[in-house]
Formats: sequence, C-alpha cells, structure tokens
Amino acid sequence: MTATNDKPFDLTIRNGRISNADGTFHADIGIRGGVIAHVAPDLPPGARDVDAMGRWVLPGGIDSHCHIEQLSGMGVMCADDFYSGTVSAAFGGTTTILSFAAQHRADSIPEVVAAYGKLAREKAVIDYGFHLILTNPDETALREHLPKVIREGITSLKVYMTYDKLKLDDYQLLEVMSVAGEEGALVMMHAENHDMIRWIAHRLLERGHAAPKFHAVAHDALAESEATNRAIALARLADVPVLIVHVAGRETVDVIRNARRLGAAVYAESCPQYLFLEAADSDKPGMEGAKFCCSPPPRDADSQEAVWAGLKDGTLGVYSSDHAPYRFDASGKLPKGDATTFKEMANGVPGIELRLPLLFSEGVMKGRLGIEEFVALTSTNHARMYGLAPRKGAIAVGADADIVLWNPERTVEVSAAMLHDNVGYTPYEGRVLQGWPEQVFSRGRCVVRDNALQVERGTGEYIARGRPDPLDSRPAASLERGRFSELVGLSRGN
Ligand code: DUC
Ligand code: ZN
Ligand code: ZN
Repeated sequence: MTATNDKPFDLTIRNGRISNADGTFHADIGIRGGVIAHVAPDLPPGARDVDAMGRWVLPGGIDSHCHIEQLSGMGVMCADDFYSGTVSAAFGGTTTILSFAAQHRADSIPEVVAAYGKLAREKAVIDYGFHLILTNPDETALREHLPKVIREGITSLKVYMTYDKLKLDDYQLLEVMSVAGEEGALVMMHAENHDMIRWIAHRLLERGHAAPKFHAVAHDALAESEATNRAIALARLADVPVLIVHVAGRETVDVIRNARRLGAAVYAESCPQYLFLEAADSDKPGMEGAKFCCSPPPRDADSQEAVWAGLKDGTLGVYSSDHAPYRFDASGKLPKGDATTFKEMANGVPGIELRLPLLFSEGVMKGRLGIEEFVALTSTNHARMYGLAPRKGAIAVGADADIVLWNPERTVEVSAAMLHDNVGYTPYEGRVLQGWPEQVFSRGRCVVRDNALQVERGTGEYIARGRPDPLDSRPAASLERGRFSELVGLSRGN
C-alpha cells in the first residue's frame, strides 16, 4: 500500500531514529490530519518538513498523575492552572496528561467532572483526560454517578487511605472496588496508613518537632508498606486490578513484587522524587525543606535503588510526575509563614516539566535504562493502563502524531527560572542534565520549537478514555475467590 500516493502529508519528520517500547528503527514519519499516516524510509516531503537527523524521535510523554487547578484535601489550590500546567508539560516532552477531577465530600460527582472539564477546555495546550478522586462513596455515587462517569470515559479513579478529608475505610474501599470491577475501571490507590502517620505526627508535634524534615519521619516507610499490602489484599478480595501510585520505599516495592509473583493483578507507579530526592533533602535551614516535602516522602539511597530496580524489572510499570504544585509562600507551602508546621504545609512537589529530562539523563544517558524501557515507562504503559491506546503511546500508523524530538547532545543546567510552571522553585535546582526534548508535536501540531510555545491556549483536546488494558494478564483474585464470588455478587465488566 502506498499511502504516499494519497494526498501529500501535512508534515514529514525525516531521518529519525525512532524508538517505540518494542524496538528502534530508522524511518520517516508522514502525518496527515494529526494522525500518523505512514512510517517508512524516504517518504516524500510534506507541506512542512522537519529534519530529525541526530535526534531521537520518541512518542510524546504521557503523564498519568498530575494535579492541575485542583483543590487539595487540605483545601489548598494548586499553583498551576490548565494553561501553565500543560505548557510546562509540553516543554518537558509530554503531550498528554491525566489529571484529577477531585470530589470533596459535599460535592456532586457530575458537577465536579463538568467543572474540571470546562477549566481544561478553555486553557489546555495539549491533550488531557481525568481520573476521578472519590471521597464520598454514598449510594448515589456508587450506583449512579460512578458508573456513568466511567462509561463516559473517566475509566480510572483515585482513592485515599489517608488524609482526614479524603480517606476511605476498608469497607468503603471494597465497595468502590466492586463497582470499578463491574464497570472495568482501574482503581488507583494512595496507600499510607492514616493512624500510623497521625500517631507519629501527634507525638512529634507534642515534643516541638515541627520543622519540614519531620514530615518524612511522620510518613514512615512502614505506613506505606502496610497500607500497600492491605490495598492489595482488598483488591484481591474484590477481584479487581489495583494500581499503587507514587511508590517511594524499598519495602513497598518488595510488597508489590511479591504480590505480583503470586499472580496478583497489582500495578504500580513511581515518580522522579523517589529516584532523585531523599528525606535528607528536607533537612535544610529554616523552612527551605518544605520544597522537598510530598506524600509519601522521598526516603533514602537504598529506596532510590529499589525504585530503579522496580522500574527496570516491571514491578513499577509507569513513571509519572505526581506534579503537585504549591508555591513557597502563604498560598501553598507556608500558610503560617515560618511558623507553619509540617502538618500544615501543602503536600507535593513540582515535576511535570522535568519528569522526562531527569529520567532521560540519569536513566538512558547513564545506561540504567534502555531507550525502549524509557518509552514504555513514560508513554506506552500509561496509554495501555489508562485506556489511551492505540491512539496514544506509540509511533505507529493510525496513532495520533504525538512525537518528541530529543537532542541527546544538549546539556541543560536546571533552574526554576527556565521552567514554565507557576511554582517559582524546583527541587532539582542546579542539576545538570544530558539530553533535552527540543521539538514537541501534539496531533501533528508543533507545540514547542526553538524554546518557544507555538500554539494557543485551549487547543488541547479532551480524551474520553477506553477501558484500561493492564500491562500483563494475571488473575486478579485470590485463589479461593472463585468459590465465593457469586455468593457475594462480585462480577467483572471486562
Ligand atoms: N498524593 C498525591 O498523589 N500527590 C500529592 C500529595 C499526595 O498525598
Ligand atoms: Zn496520593
Ligand atoms: Zn498525586
């Protein structure tokens, strides 16, 4: 078939060294109507022609965990709206984000989803979809609203095991999981033991230990691994896949790896802060350490090694930013100025723009990850896990032309001033990175070139997602599940 005999391409990207998750090859890419029409050597020139000689041509990054224009569980508004958040993502080589439509307990789910949809529609410069954060799984939510939003394309939801205003108890988690199972949606779990954290924090504050560095003490690694183990047990009982987000600690990686060895349908994510930051970073003079505080917290070199190993061996299948942008002032990290305790600071670190450059530099360029592994962890696996494939996540005929040209020769020293988010600092200040995403295409539109944004606000598209397609097939249930599931009315929709 010579697609080249059809109308001319709108854009041809030539001489590229293309890497997908399943291989690397040299070819040109012909794009028509925002979609990849042809991938082959020696394609004819397009209306626009881009020479990718010397560049690595990769699928656009998918960031499936970022908080944009969202009110946190502590009632703090993120510093990034859908414009600054998506511009920042694009400059870092990301072409699709999945952020959160966050229900707070008094909110109606359809209203929440409509409100976030409107905000993003007016501002986003790249494509986007939503996960639902569910905090009030009452009968209406479980029987009406949740099934409806899932069928309309929000095919994943995040639930919390901690935070007073967000947490669900184990009974509620089972209820949510069973609806997710019926509807074929993916449950994302914030797994930390609420009472362990509360107990340590109380004792720390009682003794006057309020500085940012005590955040990591309160969020002990055991709180993370215990809750992860419990989340996995609940998911096995409910016979649903579960995805543990923002994995930080070695023990948690081990819990997940062991469950997967038993055949459990457990998937997991980690983030730059768990590879490149440590708890010790939050031990800085004054309040400076608040810039490094997120939940769960970065831990130590041993846990960093465990996260690298988990990304390498498939225990951790997706690498997201968990961009949670809060400014270093009263609007975010410091509601009470220098008197703010670690319990009062907004939780989260920025990373939407540096997520890919950090992993490219420290993973690919330093030989810890192959380029195909990089693509899988940053794009393809997200597309599959979250129902974006085959439209997103690969350079293939029929897929959206979401393509990034990486220059492996370019060295960049990170500074907050060069970033496009609205946070004002970066926990990665001063790091020197090798390799940079220089040209970014979203549905064939050039979004970033020559260090400048090329598109208008509101030109990103909402993606109603399909059913998640877990990365490997494994029975979700515990072995005994088959014998009782009908009795308790468990059924699976996918
Ligand atoms: N959980 C997140 O997913 N992001 C920021 C803070 C948190 O607790
Ligand atoms: Zn979380
Ligand atoms: Zn998050």
